[in-house]
Amino acid sequence: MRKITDDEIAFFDENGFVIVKGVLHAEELANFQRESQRLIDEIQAGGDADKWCSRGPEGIPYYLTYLHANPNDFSLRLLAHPFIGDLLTRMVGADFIPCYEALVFKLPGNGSSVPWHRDDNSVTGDERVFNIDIYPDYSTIANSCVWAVPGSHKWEHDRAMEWVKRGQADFDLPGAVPAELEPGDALLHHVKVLHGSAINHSGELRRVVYFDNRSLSWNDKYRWFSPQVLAERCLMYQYALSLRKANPYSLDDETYDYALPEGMPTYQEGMSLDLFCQRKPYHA
Ligand SMILES: O=C(O)CCC(=O)C(=O)O
Ligand SMILES: [Fe+2]
Repeated sequence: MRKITDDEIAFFDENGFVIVKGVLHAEELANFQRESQRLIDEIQAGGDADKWCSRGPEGIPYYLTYLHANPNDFSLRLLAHPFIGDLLTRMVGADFIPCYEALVFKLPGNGSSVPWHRDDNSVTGDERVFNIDIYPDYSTIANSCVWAVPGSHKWEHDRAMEWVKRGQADFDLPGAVPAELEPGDALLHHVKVLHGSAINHSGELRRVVYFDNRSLSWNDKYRWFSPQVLAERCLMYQYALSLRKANPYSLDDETYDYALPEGMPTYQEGMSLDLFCQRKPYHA
């Protein structure tokens, strides 16, 4: 199965994002499309998933948080894709922990905008703190793809915030580039790279699953989440790997072997897990 290349990692380090083509095989892609559509239908019908779905600036639903806890047959197996385990080991370190996830969708006709922002202003160092964004649809300028300002992950906070303000007045920021992707591609974006997207006026749906990842050592430094959350998230990742192993797609040709970081609990078959694993702050 596809792995990120060293050249792609170098591009990411320079620009704060990188597009990686052709990550998902057709069978996984079809299941992702089917299941994410079912969740969107559930949200639009006011069903259970709607409770976890935020509205954007125009009041339109677009952000389903705690995706794994909204019953579905694709998101945990997607997290267990060997592409993800491999790149996190190489780019974050062996003590990586997948920390949260969301399904973002731009409905056809009038899909939510996402104003220019950085995902996380708490990161003051130059660690590779990033999201892995997996696309089941074409993402184009026409259906309001994500735009990013190359290199802005290295900017000082004040300069970045000035550009966020500027982007509120006029979405077209100088030097911004569109991240156009095809179904089955992935985008990696640094949590400090400036990015955003416009309202979707096209007739096409555009979806993405976002996986945010941290590490035990970074969490000790930045104190984002209580250590218990990291332990629970680590169990959830092991559960995801076991699910994909037990229930592979027929086109899978490998599984990912996670080396359990020191001090983390081992997942045992049949353990009951809280799939929300809510992100309690460090001192809670
Ligand atoms: O998919 C998009 O248009 C951007 C979403 C995003 O950046 C976010 O939710 O933080
Ligand atoms: Fe974002």
